[in-house]
Amino acid sequence: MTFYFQRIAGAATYALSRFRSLEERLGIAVFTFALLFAMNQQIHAHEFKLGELEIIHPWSRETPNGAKVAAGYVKIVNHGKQADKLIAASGTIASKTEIHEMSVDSSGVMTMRPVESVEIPAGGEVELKPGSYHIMFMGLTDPKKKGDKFSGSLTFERAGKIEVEFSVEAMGGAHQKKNAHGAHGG
Ligand SMILES: [Cu+2]
Repeated sequence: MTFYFQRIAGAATYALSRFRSLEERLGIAVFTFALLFAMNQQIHAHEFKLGELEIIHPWSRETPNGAKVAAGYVKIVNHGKQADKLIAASGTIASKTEIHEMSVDSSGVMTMRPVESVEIPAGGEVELKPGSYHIMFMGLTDPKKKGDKFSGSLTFERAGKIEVEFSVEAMGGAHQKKNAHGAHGG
């Protein structure tokens, strides 16, 4: 990636030297920053394609020492004309995996339950995220720390199975603002 950054920075410097007016130089500088920013986003938000499905940034939260479970999250966009369903998931960190749904009961208590599937509507998207649907990695065999990656898979009723890579993010990261999963560390 550094290579590309250098190339872009080099090209921008060259372009800047050719344009005289401040407006032109500013325009190029802004464009360059926008481009670098976009590339940086790309690096952090890894993506996978499976048929009409776009699988965006599978990630998992770093777990405290001794934790037995970890939660996995991912955003799925369905560009197709037919609904699909996430029916299974796996990860190399766990011996067993379920799909869970978090919800708040009438007394305001967070509960979670296993679900058979998560529907991804035609032309729509679903985000598995803290406080909502998540992949529950159970019986952790190989806990990971922030910055690590592990491989896993997602299986869809129509589109089939795809191998993905989960990136492990910090316990207190930006994603955790809506965390309501503290009870089991996921
Ligand atoms: Cu759960």
